[in-house]
Amino acid sequence: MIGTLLLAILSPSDTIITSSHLIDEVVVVSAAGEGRKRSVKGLAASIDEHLAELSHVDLVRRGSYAWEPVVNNMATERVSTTIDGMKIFYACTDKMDPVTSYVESSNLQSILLNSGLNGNPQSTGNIGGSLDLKLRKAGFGGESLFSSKIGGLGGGLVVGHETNGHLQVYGADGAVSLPRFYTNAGVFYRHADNYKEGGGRKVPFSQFQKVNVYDNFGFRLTEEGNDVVEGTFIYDRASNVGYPALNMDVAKAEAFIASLSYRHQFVEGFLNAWETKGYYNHITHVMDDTKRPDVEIHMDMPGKSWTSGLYSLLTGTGGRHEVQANYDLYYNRLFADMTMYPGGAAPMYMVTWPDVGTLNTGLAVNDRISLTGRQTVTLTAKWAMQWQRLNNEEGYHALRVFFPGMKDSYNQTIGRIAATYQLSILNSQLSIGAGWGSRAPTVTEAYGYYLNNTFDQYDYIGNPHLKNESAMELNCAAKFSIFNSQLSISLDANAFFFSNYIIGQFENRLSPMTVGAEGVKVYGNLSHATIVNTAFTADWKLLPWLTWNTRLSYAIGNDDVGKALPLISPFAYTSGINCQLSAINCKLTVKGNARQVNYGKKYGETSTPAYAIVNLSGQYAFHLHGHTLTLRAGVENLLDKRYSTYSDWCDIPQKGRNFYTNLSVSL
Ligand SMILES: [Cu+2]
Repeated sequence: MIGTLLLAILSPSDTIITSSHLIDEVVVVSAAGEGRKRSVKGLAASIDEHLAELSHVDLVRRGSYAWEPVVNNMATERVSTTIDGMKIFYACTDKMDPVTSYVESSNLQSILLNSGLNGNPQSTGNIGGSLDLKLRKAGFGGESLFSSKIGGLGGGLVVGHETNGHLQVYGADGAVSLPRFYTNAGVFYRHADNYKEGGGRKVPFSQFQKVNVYDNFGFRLTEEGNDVVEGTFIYDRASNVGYPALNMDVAKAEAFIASLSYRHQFVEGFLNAWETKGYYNHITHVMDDTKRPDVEIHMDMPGKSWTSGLYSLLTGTGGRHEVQANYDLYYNRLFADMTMYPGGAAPMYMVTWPDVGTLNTGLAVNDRISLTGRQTVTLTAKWAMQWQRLNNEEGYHALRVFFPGMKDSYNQTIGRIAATYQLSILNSQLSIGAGWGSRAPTVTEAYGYYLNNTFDQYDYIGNPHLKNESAMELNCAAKFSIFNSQLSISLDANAFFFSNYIIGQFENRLSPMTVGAEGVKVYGNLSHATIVNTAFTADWKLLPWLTWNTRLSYAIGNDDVGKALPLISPFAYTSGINCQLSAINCKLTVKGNARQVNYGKKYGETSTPAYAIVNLSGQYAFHLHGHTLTLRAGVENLLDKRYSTYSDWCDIPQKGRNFYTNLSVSL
């Protein structure tokens, strides 16, 4: 991990990374780099489709847009998501807008996943893992990422279409790369109508539309190039987004993301680089139920999130050590309210997120120590302090009715520490690791007010008296290469032993506010809980042009009395055959889940039946007038099976048969 970030800092063109941990992963989005995972749809794939390539990641789907990443069977609350190290917090009380929904493929170099508590230096509260979305930067002249470049200029186009839901994708980007200046900018547009489930029935309210505009730039302050200023700007706007699994849709989800950083590279001595970045982002979220039929009480539910922060990262290499030290600070504000319009009667107003201001500051240190050529030890630690204040009087007083002793400000101390030992012998690698970490309750968990959850049909109330949740993690992984490295097999497992696990608990004394809700739950701490993840992967090079790969995974999650936790993956498998014949690549994949046996019945979850689907994809790259063109085509769910996975919210069905084609051109 440390080697990783160092590389990224030393040369902005080389964010393709050798992760030092067996269980950490990178999915590569842009054209540069080899040997890493990537989506068969190339640049036309959504961020969600890129995320789906990562082994420890599942996605909670509430519609066909903005899926919520789940790492090691833990969702947003226990996962840190950053964009180039920037903290961003979603603005929807129903989790309609995970941070990953605000970046587009052509602006992304790679997604870096750190499994478990061994997080990247900017991550906080990452018990399950951390995702960092690395933006694609053109780099200075001579080190450009763009595959084709004429006189310092480069660019690309992507056009795609999918039959199911008539999804259209259009993207264009351009880059200027000079010895002392670079910039790359792009615009991306996606539009989809309602999709059809297997069997051909339409899924109403599954449409979406999205525009994304971005620019990255950098300039060298000196001739030698040791002082660099870089900046990023992203504007993203999704509109008319349907959420078939929820009662509401989105009229508008809008994000402004900006950063400016200064980097100094040291020429000699222990220190390599020192980077300081300041950033700001603002998210506006407007929900809409006006298009839904049979709505008894119309509601307006807007949400707002803004964050400003900075981090300062110092890296050094000396002797056996590769060290990173990071200081970070951010201030986030979250506000959401709701107005209900019961026919004829006066509107009812309530504050659902009471304008919570969170100031968080932390210090992280990572050290990767090469004991011998074959053994490395990685140590990571972070300590952070957090102050929270409820700025909205009305929201504070409403919550105080349930918690008479509550205050309008709280503070927490959180931290994590992890160690990994890795041994490489002959053609195998082994690693074992352990860690401990804690997280503060989220704003929803601590201060949310009557937030309806369609998953179990309960209204949720936050609990300001929650204790921090903590977990101890143990992990191990082994990778063997046999038959002259033709076959590689890997096994990995991790276990999280929680204390004060936070989850909604029944509160029979309160009655729900939402029409049709089953009752009320208040967030509480369970004394303990356990989540265990295991996986087996095999890659076999059967012939020089033919490879076969398989992945099996199994997980369990139990609460304090041994009952199953909700949203834990059943036994899952993927198996694929890949042929590479000169410029043509094709792939046949079978993917499925066994029936969900251990489901969180106690928490309102129902069992999901088994399913299996077949996907086919092909890719052909060719040259025309000096440009590289890549044509991709395929079919998903070839047999048009009607199915949903355990992580499809309220069991909304997945897409039926879907033919896709896309063409990308690098200019
Ligand atoms: Cu929302």
